[in-house]
Amino acid sequence: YAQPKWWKEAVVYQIYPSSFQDSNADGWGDVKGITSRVDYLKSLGVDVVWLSPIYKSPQADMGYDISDYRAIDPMYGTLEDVDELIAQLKKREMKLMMDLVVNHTSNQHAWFLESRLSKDNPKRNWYIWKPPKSVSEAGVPEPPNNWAQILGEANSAWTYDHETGEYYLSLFTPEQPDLNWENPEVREAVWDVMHFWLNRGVAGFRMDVINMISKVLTYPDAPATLDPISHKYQPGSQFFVNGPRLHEFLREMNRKVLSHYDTITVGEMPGVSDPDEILRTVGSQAGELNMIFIFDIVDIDKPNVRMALKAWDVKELKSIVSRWQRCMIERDGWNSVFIENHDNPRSVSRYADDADTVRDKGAKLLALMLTTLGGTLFVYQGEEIGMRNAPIDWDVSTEYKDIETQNYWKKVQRLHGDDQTQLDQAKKIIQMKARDHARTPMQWSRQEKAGFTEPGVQPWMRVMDDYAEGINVEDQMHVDNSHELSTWQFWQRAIRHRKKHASVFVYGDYEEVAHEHPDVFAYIRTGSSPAERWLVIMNFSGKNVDWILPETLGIELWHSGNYVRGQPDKPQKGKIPLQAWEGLLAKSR
Ligand code: TEU
Repeated sequence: YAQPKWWKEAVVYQIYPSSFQDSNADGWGDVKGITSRVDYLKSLGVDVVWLSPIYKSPQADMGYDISDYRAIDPMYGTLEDVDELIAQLKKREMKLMMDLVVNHTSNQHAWFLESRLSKDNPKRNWYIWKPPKSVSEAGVPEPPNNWAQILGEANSAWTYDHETGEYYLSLFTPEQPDLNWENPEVREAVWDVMHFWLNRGVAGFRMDVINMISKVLTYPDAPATLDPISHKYQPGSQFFVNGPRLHEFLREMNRKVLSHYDTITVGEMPGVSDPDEILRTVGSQAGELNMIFIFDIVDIDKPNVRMALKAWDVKELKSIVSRWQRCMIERDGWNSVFIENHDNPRSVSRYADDADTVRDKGAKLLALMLTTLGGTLFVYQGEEIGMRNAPIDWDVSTEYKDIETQNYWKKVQRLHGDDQTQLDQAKKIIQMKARDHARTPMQWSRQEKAGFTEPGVQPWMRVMDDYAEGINVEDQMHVDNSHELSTWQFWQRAIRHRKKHASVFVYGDYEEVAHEHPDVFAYIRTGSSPAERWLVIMNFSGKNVDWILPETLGIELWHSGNYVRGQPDKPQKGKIPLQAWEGLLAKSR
């Protein structure tokens, strides 16, 4: 069994600061607002709070474009506010985790402003500058290679700068120039930033696209994986995802910074799913990071580009979950357990059904799954009340705010502006996939604007109308639960149960049952003693299903489920009838 550590048992709660709680009635969430909710977080069972970026930023990509790593953006508050937040968390035995965004900075960061001044500026080599590949007869400079920008694949990943007639690499948007990690000065500067925050009392970092910091230095053209007629630029990920020096850089980070503190670290690593490669980072002896985010589950409906749809089925979901559960147990690595974050649609809309009649069942089903899987659990704000995607009638141009959505919508309008079928299809994709769905303001109460901001104040992003229909914290915390728990109450109870039986649910063994079933996902979790054996049965469909309990298993006690409170009335062997989206937890023999 894995060695126990506090960060393995921790429940991490991700806050998207602009949308969590506005304390000064300007329509934007802020640090003081977060501090006002620490008791709430404690009551849910949270141990660590992770904040998406609150540093000084022009907000081209909602703070993932940082112009000063040591200052808080005035719209979020001050450094003193963060000190106070840390103190209030600490009082309640909770910790703060910051987002470390160091693959790139803002193009307004002082380092970049200097870097672009001249080719011989001392900071020139802090970023990745290249001359144009060629200049056409008409005088148009061509980018150094054909890589596509990530948050808008119609554009080049390189941005031309007239100042010196060269291109800089900007994988995400032109406002986010990539740092040159080959330069030791850059690495030292990053280590300094990390020491700054750790010395201030921060417990660790979620590291933004940390697997993109090492690039293949020849910068070759990417092969055409998208239709070359419509795509001048192509995804270049194979040349910067888990690049040649990644592990060297992460070990240096560990040696020079992390090993001097007792930290929690999670690397965001899109685009990697090779176990050997992942274990180089998260293996218990790897000396790099505690864990990473593996994107297989959230990419289950992604074909080759993000803003597109792909059909998937429950068996695929089961395979992905089982593969990573088993891999980390057998090979002494560590999982992160999550299905939501600020870059993904709402889980109940995606993996279950957000229709009024079954939404709360689906949300609880997902809570049951997450709280019974091995690894460190991450909950995203609003997930605990089953918040769902914005409806199809929201106006894309004005009510969706994300730069990725807007880039995509502009592209579609440019290419297919007069084709209603194409526009409708794009709208459908946006309604299912846009990052905006996770970013609507948190729904605290029935009060107008859902208690996110003062009534009468215009929030930065539209509040979902369904806050008035029971999808809010206050109603769900206080609902009469003598018959059935609300989604929030279910989460609270499930987290408590997970912690009480951490040796089973956090650290224990995992075994899938009846993999062949097309709708039902079932597994057994066991602790170190044979008495600790739990069975999870989940119907991932909207139909009634009979599930046959394998003869090798016996039910000792029906512990809980998402339909009624207490012991569900189910047979002890043979056929187990499951209702739509029903989930059950049983003590097993
Ligand atoms: O995201 C990295 C990233 O690659 C995602 O946008 C990815 O395409 C998507 O999640 C796949 O499902 C991080 C941040 O989380 C995101 O908000 C930033 O926009 C991005 O880095 C740039 O900093």
